[in-house]
Amino acid sequence: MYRLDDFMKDIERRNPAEPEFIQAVREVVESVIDTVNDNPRYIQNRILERITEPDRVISFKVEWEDDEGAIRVNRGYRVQFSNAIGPYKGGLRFHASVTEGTMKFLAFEQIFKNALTTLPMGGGKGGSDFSPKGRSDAEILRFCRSFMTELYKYIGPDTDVPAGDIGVGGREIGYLYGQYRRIMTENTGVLTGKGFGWGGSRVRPEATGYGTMYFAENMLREHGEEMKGKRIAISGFGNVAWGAAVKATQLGAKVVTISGPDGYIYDEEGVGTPEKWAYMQQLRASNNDIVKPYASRFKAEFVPGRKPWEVPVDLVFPCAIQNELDEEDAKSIIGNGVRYVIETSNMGCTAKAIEAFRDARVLFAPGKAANAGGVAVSGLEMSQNAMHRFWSAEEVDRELKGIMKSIHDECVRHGRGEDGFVDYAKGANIAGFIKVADAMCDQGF
Ligand code: 2IT
Repeated sequence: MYRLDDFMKDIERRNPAEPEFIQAVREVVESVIDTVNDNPRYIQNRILERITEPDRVISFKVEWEDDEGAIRVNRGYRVQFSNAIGPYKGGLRFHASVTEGTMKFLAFEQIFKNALTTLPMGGGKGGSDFSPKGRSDAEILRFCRSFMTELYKYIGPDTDVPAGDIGVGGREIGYLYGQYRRIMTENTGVLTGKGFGWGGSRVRPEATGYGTMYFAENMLREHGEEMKGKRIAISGFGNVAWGAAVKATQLGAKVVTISGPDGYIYDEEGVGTPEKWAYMQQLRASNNDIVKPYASRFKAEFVPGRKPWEVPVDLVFPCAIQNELDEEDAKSIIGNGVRYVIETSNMGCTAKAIEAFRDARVLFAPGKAANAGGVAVSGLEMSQNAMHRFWSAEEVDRELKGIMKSIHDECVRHGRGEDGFVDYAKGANIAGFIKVADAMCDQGF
C-alpha cells in the first residue's frame, strides 16, 4: 500500500535540487496511486519505484568556437528515461534555463505523453544550457556539430530518436542531422523534424500547434460547444504558438495574444493572416527573443513585462515554457470566466494553478495530452523513414486528427468523476501510466 507523502519523501531525498522533476513526479503519482494500490501486479513489480528512475542520464561537454574565435563550453544532456514500449523519443532543448533536473522532468513527462499517442515510443529528452539568443548562424552550426559529435554515440533510429524543442527548430535539426550523417555514413530516421526533401514529414512543423487545437475541439464538442467564434489567448511566439494560431484561425476562432520574455501583444484583429504568421516565424528566426516589434508592424498593442492571462477570452493556451502560468494567473483567468485551459507547453502550469482550476471546475487539459501532436507526427515520420516512404500532408493530418481524438477520449475514459466532471490531467496520467506499467510487468525486471 503506497502513501503519496512517503513515496514523495523518498523521491525528494534521491533527487535533491530538482524541483521541476519532483513537481512532475508528484503530479503523476498523485493521479495513479489509487490505480497502483488497487492492482497487486503493479505493487509486486515495484512499478512506481522503477518508473520514476531514469534508465540513464548522460551528460557531456560541448566545446565550440564563437565568431570572435573564443572557445566556449556548454553542457549537453540526454536523459533516456524509459524504453518499455519503444525506442527513447523526445526533443532537444537549447535554452539557458536547462539543467539536469529540467531534462529529467521533460523526459519523465515524455514517457506518458508518448504512451498516449498510440504509437510505440519510449520517453527521452535532451538538450543544452546553450542559448541561441543573439547567436549567428555560423555559431549555431558550430555548436550543433560539436553537440552531435558527442550525442551520436548514444542515439540511433531504433534506440533513441531526438527531435526539436525550445531553441531547436528546422535549422538546428538540419545541422545536427548533417553531422550525424557525416560521422555514421548513413541516412536513417535518427532525428525527426527533418526537412521535407531529406526524410522529414509533412505537417511536423505545425503538428504541436495543430494537435492542441484538435484536442481543444474535442474538449469543446464533449461539452456541447464549438471552436467557431471563440476568442483565444496564447503565450509564446515560437513554433508551437505559430501552429496553434494558424489552426485556430482555420477553425473559425480568433487568437488575440502572443507573448515573449519582453511582454505580450494584444491584437484585437486577431493573429489570423498568412502575413502575421510569416512574421512570427521571422521574429523567432531572428534569435532576439522579443515580440514587441509585432506591435508597430501590425498596429497592435504591446504590454511590456506582463503575461497575456489578464486578457478576457474564452480559451487560454500556454505555449511557452514550464511554470509560465501560476496561481495568481489562474485566479485572473477564473475571474474572467474562462472555462477551458489547454496547457500546450510541457508542465506550463504550476501545481497551485492546476489546483485552482480544479476547484473552480475549469476544464484543464495537461500538456502531456494536448501537446502530444508534435511527437505523434514525429512517430509518423519514423514510420515513413522505416518504410522509405513520403506521405501527403492530407494523410499525415488525418492521422494526427485521429490520434488527438483518441488521446482526448482516453482522458475522458480515465478522468471522468462520479459527478461527470472530466479531470483531464488525471485521465491522461492514468491512461499513459497503465500502458507503460503493463509493458513493464509483461517484460519482467
Ligand atoms: O515536447 C515534445 O513533445 C517535443 N518537443 C517533441 C518531441 C518529438 O520527439 O517530436
